[in-house]
Amino acid sequence: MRVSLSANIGRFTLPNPVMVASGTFGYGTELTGFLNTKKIGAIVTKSISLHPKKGNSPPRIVETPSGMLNSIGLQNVGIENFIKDKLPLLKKSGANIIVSIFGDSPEEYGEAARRLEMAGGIIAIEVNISCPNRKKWNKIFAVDPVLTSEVVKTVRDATSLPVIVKLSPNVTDIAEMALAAESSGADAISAVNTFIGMAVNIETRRAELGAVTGGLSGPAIKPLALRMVWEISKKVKIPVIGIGGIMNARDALEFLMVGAKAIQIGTATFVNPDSAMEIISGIEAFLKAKKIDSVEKIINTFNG
Ligand code: RRO
Repeated sequence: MRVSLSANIGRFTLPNPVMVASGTFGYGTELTGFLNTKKIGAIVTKSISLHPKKGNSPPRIVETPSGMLNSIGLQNVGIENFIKDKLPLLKKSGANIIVSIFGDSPEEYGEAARRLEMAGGIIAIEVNISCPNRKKWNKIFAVDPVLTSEVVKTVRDATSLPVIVKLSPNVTDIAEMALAAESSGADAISAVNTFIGMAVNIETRRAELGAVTGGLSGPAIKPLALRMVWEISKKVKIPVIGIGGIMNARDALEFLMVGAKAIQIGTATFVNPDSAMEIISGIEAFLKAKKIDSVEKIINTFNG
């Protein structure tokens, strides 16, 4: 039996609902020798800013029970180098490209979006307002509905490309932030970014991470992320992309059933670079076994 895996995310459609998450797949060019990146639903590139950033002091990654903490600190090559050196290779690979952007002000986000639209060849922009490794909470725009709205409106005015807004789980009511993004012109929501955490070395009594705190990802966060995606999906009309500790097709299907139109794979790629491909096959096998002819038919079928 033929199964359609096609995933409609509002203004764009992907060949399947499995994307790779920002920050876990580099600029999409590093793995092209190992994987057929064209077969992945879409590649979301590491968040890029107007100016290059060196990132935080090491150690930047530490493994924790069923997860990992990172404090990369927004390291990136800057938008001009990205457009000149990285984007052409990525375009050549034939992958569906979504570029993640961040800035220190709404205007910086808007400028990044404008330059990317001019560069061409990308299907959407993911607006990262939720990096956990900012020194100040007031720079994590996703913890405040007013700041969320300001960034989203500025990007909306700057580009006609589809705008996906990536939310932070480090809030009390994530649906409130999703509604703020939706009413400010977002085309889709992606949720969630990492949870702020820390780990202490009891011998040295020092933090395991150079920056002390970092973002927790991996299976440890999956039940939390799933609950948040469910809460958002009940409130907004725009498509929701589920992210958080998805390691296999079963995890992915849980997110789709609670309302996500697509999902992103992050930490799993570090364990197995082929994770996204295996999850695509696993979803297809599940649908065939259940005699369901399209992935869209399982979205939002959660029975409570
Ligand atoms: O670069 C990072 O430290 C980072 C970012 Br921008 C983000 O959005 N999420 C994360 O866990 N780390």
